[in-house]
Amino acid sequence: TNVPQCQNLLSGMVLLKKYLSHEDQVKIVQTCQKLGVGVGGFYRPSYRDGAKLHLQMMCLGKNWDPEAKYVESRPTDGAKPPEIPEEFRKLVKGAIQASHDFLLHQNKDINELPKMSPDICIVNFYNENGRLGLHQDRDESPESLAKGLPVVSFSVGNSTEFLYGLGRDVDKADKILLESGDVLIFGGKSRMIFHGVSTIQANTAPKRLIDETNLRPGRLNLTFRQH
Ligand code: AKG
Repeated sequence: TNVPQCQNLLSGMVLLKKYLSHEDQVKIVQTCQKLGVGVGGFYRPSYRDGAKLHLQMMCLGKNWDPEAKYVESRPTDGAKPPEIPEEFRKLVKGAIQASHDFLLHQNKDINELPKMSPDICIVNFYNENGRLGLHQDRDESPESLAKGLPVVSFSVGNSTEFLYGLGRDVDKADKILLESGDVLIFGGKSRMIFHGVSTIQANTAPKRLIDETNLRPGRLNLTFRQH
């Protein structure tokens, strides 16, 4: 596999450094740019009290938002989400396979990280002031959560510090750097970890990616899940 550097951070949690090729990243940005301006495209979600998240969001496959959770159509405008593109599914499948190859190589049990077939992708775009507080992803179905079906996360654009931990205490959280092309997978025993994005690092996106896509300053993150 084309995995130069991997880390098994916790049971069921694998980081594939620079897994996505430059061409994959260009395709991801271009596809999100195209879908992002269409029906069900990027918007700024908010909570009931009016507080806005510090990011822009778009859902593919199914609709999820921080207040309504999983609902057929987006409460703000009734939009139905676009389908998850086939190329994205292939990349997710390949990333899970690469994680298993890596775990096998380390003499670990691949069952620590179950396979999944995504039916929702949440696309977040963070500008250089973007962030996301520590939280758990717990709105998927009880079966999906009980099986520990993983969240597969693609990072493209600017680097960020990603926090994760077993509790909600930010001071106790571990930190890793997520750079453009990195894939992070957390399932199995790590499915319910608290995680978040603290700071988006200015001017850290690959120049070639910006030149070829005109991606604005910021970070694109795609999280695939099986509801
Ligand atoms: C989520 O969508 O639940 C996230 O935590 C996204 C994290 C990230 O942007 O890396």
